[in-house]
Amino acid sequence: MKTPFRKILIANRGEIAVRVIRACRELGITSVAVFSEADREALHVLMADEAYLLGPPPAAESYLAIEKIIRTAKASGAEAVHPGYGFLAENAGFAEACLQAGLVFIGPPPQAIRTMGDKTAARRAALAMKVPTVPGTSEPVGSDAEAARVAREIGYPVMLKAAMGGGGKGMRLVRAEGELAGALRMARSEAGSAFGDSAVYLEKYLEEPRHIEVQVLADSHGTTIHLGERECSIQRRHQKLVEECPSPLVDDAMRKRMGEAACRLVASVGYVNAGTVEFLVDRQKIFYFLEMNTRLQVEHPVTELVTGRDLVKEQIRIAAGEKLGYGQSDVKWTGWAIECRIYAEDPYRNFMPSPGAVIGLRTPAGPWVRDDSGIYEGVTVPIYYDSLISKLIVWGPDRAGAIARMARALAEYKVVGVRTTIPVHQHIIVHPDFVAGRLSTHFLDAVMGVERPEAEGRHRTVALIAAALAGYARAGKTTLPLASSRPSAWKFSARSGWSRPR
Ligand code: MV4
Repeated sequence: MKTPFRKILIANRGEIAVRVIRACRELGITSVAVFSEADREALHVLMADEAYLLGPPPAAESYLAIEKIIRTAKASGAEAVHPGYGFLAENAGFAEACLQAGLVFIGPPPQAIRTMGDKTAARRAALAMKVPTVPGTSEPVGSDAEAARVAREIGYPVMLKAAMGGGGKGMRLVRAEGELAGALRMARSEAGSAFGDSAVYLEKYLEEPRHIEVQVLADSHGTTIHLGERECSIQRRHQKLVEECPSPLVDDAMRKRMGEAACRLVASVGYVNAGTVEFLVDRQKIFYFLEMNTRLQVEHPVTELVTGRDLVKEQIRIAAGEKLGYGQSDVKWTGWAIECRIYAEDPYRNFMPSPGAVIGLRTPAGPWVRDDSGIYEGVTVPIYYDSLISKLIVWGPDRAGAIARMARALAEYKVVGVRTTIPVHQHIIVHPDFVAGRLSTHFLDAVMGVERPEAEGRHRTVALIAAALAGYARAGKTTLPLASSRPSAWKFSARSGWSRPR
């Protein structure tokens, strides 16, 4: 096969850098990793064909250092840059700097990033294309009096959102007119310090919406298609935990309408490459455009497993100017996929980050199980970056099959040394509301309040260890026996997927 590029630099770290390296290797493209001083031993550094140090651990001096990254790309002889997600992926200035340096940016044109980055401009684009949007303003709000007038018009409760924000940052719920002036002041000040732009806009607040997003692909020859939706309603503080494809709510007719709306919108802003159009869906199954993400998303694998399309390879091919080579009618959806995001966080301590050395690791495998991981046994998870360490993705012939497979795979997953969100996923995946597809953005609050899935097992483990230590003390031994012929005990702790033979 003809390779679109000979060498690509990946301006990212962790599991997504590994994901892009894998696509490069399959395409016969040399991969170039970059890393910070905290990532010398990181998996993406070990896996890439070449790796270059950027600088100290803080992202501002490494993964966000535009000049350093461009200089490294040029020096390495890379022809293109893949930004992954996060860091510089939606930075129009970075995309522009790549182009100016003669590098292909594997993502949309800077102008499309810019338009969608301004949420009010994105709303105007949607309105112009008759894509349903949440009722609200499509320009930043002016005076307090004007805001009060608009809010009264659309009806309380309303939400204030930062025009340059997104992903839930800088949002404020306003339940009544009395709260509006204060909320406006707070929202403006927050937006100003977080995004360097204090512009805010107003939307009608939808109660318990579902978050459903549409994957689009657009080539540079005028073909724009969609690959269907992902359901992303299970989130905690705007951090997604579980995603699936398709959505249990969406039927063929709704998929077609949402998909066509998404394609209309992205084509109208000159969008090229992979992108995601986010919708909120209310109880009447009415969908409203929310915002667009102009990058590859964390949860892209569920779409890959159901459509059979490799989104990273498509991104690379599109960036190289190739034609998509197929149309909407060639896209088929088969079966069901679910992703659980494994974070190095302690769900028993309010999801506090849990960095540190991974001293034990056993990853699930077997039929239709995919583990997109950024770690390995022995590595240290640094404190400086996002705590996502891996994504566990399974496919099944239907939703029930995918759920059963995910439960099986989660039970096989062992991580020792850092706390993870695995027990939360084990709880979610068997919850009656999840199994029934009764999802909303409030799902997790409801579930987390109820009980702590692993506490009992952990207490039993602690009790066993205490009893063993007491036994050794009684027997007059001062140390535990060293290497025994039995495998180490961590493999056999609490969960049912991997237990000591009886
Ligand atoms: C909303 C909303 C209700 N009404 N907008 C949060 C993430 C950001 N992308 C938009 N978000 C929301 N916007 C209106 N007009 C509720 C949320 C929201 C939410 C959305 C998707 C998934 C989880 C969420 C959790 C809380 C709030």
